[in-house]
Amino acid sequence: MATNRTFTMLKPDAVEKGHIGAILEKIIASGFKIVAMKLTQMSKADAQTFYAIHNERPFFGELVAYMTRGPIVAAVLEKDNAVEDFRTLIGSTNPADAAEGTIRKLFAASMGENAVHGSDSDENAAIESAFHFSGREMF
Ligand code: IDP
Ligand code: MG
Repeated sequence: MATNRTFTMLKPDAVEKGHIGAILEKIIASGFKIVAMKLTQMSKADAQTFYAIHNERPFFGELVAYMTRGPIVAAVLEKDNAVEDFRTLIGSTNPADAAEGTIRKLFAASMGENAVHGSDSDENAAIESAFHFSGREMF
């Protein structure tokens, strides 16, 4: 996958609160092009695999329960410097520390329920995109 792409999820809290439209508007207004997108729900096994890097952390069970409790919007986004620029747009993991105007500052409730995912490297963007989308679903 090209390195000008990143992967995102609008997490169950954001979907439950009706924030899909507002968050997508902000993403598009920030110069990202949507090259894949779907409403889907992760199984427990999906979430355990997706977040395997965190499986020793004390919050792992909570994270899996949260990420599987309802539908998410999964998407692949394209922009120059996509991974870094998207992490800037979403803000810090803990919304209390997130900069003004960031998606997490605007829409996240807490460190655990923080509205949106953004890949942390080009390598993980490719892995995470392939986890959710086949080649035919990415444009
Ligand atoms: P990131 O999403 O900003 O990359 P990570 O450290 O990779 O943050 O953590 C993945 C996800 O795990 C976070 O987005 C959040 O939903 C959850 N998480 C991280 N730290 C905590 C915590 O201390 N308590 C509860 N949930 C957490
Ligand atoms: Mg992370």
